[in-house]
Amino acid sequence: MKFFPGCMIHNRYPGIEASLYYVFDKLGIKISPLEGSSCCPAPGVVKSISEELWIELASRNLSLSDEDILTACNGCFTTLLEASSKINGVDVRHVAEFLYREVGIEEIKKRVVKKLPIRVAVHYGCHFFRPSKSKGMDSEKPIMLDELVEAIGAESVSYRHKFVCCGGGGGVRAAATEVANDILNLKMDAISAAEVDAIVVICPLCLHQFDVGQIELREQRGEDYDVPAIHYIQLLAIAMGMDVDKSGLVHHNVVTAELVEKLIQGEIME
Ligand code: 9S8
Ligand code: 9S8
Ligand code: COM
Repeated sequence: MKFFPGCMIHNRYPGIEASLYYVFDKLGIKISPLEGSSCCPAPGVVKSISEELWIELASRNLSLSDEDILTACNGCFTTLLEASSKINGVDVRHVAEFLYREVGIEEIKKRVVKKLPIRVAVHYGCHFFRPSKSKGMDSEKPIMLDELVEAIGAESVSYRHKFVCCGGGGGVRAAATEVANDILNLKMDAISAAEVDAIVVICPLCLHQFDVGQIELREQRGEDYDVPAIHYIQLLAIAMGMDVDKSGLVHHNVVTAELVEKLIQGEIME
């Protein structure tokens, strides 16, 4: 498979890519970078402005690969999957559904060398399971991410507004930051009430929204949210033996010593 990075991973959260290669190497599944790719382009932004430009850029990206394409971003997943269905292209997989469907929960449990008994709030993000028809997923009650976090020993805590957008997508964070932060405020109120150690996402843009937005809510609105956000693949890599340092978590904007300590300690498997 070819790994399609999109814009956010290389530029903001390279720990996601390092974790992805670590996990796939341990699983014995070969992945290599998709050389020469550009922005997918972002479905909620470019497609809303020019569908023609959107499909042209997406088709170019797809044409660079004759293997299946793997992404770790919800937005890239939507664009590349939709474009490939129109131009009869290669198969496009999101790492979360790939792990769930192709590797399987039981196999993941076997590969865990250190259980991570933390409480987490999972956030699927809009573009992972919507539209449910093309994604082949239950958009009313998705379970994949909950089961994936439980496979590594974490507890997925239910919270209000779990399926609400993070507020960052569709260019909202860039074009209307106040609106993006209003939505985030709503989610963070519910997440704080759930008393979790971390927010687990499967999209770098959601990660960015939780990670940078919380700082803005602190500075601009006096909120005291302090819940680190982490991509599932970073947590899985740590559970499979990667050093917490190498996962990139310590470079996120919101990070707590408690979480880092819990991830370092974990529960070593026999
Ligand atoms: S590329 Fe450019 S802006 Fe982004 S990260 Fe995911 S969606 Fe596709
Ligand atoms: S949620 Fe609503 S549009 Fe999205 S997928 Fe990622 S960013 Fe957060
Ligand atoms: C969100 C992608 S993951 S976009 O901003 O809606 O295009």
